[in-house]
Amino acid sequence: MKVKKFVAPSMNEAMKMVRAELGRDAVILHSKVVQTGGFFGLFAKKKIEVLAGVDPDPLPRRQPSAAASLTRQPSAAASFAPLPAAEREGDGSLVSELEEVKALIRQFNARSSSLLYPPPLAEAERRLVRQGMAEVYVRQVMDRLLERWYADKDGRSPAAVAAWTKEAVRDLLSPLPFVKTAEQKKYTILLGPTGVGKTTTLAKMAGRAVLEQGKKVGFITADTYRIAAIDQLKTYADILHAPLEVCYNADDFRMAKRNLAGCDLVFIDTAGRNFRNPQYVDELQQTLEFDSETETFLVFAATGKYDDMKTVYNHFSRLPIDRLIVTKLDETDSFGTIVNMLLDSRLAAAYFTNGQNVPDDMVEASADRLVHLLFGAERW
Ligand SMILES: Nc1nc2c(ncn2[C@@H]2O[C@H](COP(=O)(O)OP(=O)(O)OP(=O)(O)O)[C@@H](O)[C@H]2O)c(=O)[nH]1
Ligand SMILES: [Mg+2]
Repeated sequence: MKVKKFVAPSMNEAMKMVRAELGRDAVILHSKVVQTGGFFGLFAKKKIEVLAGVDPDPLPRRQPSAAASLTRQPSAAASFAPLPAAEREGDGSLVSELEEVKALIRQFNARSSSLLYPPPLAEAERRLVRQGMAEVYVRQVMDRLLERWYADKDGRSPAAVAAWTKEAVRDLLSPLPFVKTAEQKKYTILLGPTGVGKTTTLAKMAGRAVLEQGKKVGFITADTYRIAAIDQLKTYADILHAPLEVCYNADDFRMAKRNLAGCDLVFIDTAGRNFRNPQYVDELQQTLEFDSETETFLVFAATGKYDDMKTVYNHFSRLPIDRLIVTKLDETDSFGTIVNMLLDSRLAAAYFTNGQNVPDDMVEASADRLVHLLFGAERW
């Protein structure tokens, strides 16, 4: 790597000098404010010192071989594989240089904007940020992109970076257990803040169980907070010819379960409250039973604010939440918050809902679906 120091009165001018001398592929390795001139520390002028580098052709061209090109390996897992052993041994300095450049860029980016990445990577970062992905996850994706950018000189192009970005996000999501193999539990509880679509989603789930699986379903509502809440669920229960039990406390809840013993599946609705107040979570814990026959879903709307969701999730994490459900995907174009919530909670999402129609507007969630939501419709 060719590395050079530039000193200029402003960052803007320093960047111009870097571009003129090292070209558009140059990366900024480090920058700092320096004092120049003056007498005995007085009248010194502030300037910007920038250390920039450009990679003339770091990977020696080799004959194609199994280890020759990282992009030519087809699988997503292989695409971010470390440099092949032969290459490490043959040119250990290249690996450490790459690590050094990454560390410097990370360090610099912690204090500055993304203008330092080569243009296609900067575009990828902009898109991740625009989607609302948290900085910590953006950094993880960018680290992988950077690694690939330096490892695969021949494969660099905006289209390739778009594909790498999708792969990197999918890889981040891959540890989450989206595919559920266990049998459906008898009791389904939906929890979550006010108005996120708990009752509507519960009706969608119950409707599908009846229409697609021919199950006999029943409902319990623990939402006695709003007068209209019971009527809302009763309307759905009537359409499905399903019994509905109302419970005000733990005794009612046990009784309701006994009354619905003959149902295959029981869907339990709860009141949306301001769960930034942990007291409401305690109330739920006292009223409901979270046993091995129960699957508990935390519902949040894709339109919500990430910080608020985090607070709510932290309070709910005292309860045994199994999976998440994300609603109102049709009301936003930003899906990064979903990625953040899944990765923070280490929980998979069971469903995404995308409209008010019961039971149609709901799809099973998957990592691929989420990646498609984030980038699928866009052209890079
Ligand atoms: N656009 C859109 N609207 C939805 C979706 N899911 C639910 N809604 C609407 O959101 C509003 C609130 O839905 P509810 O199911 O009553 O929400 P809730 O969480 O039960 O509300 P509370 O019980 O009051 O906390 C209703 O107008 C629903 O039709 C969705 O996926 N997309
Ligand atoms: Mg409700």
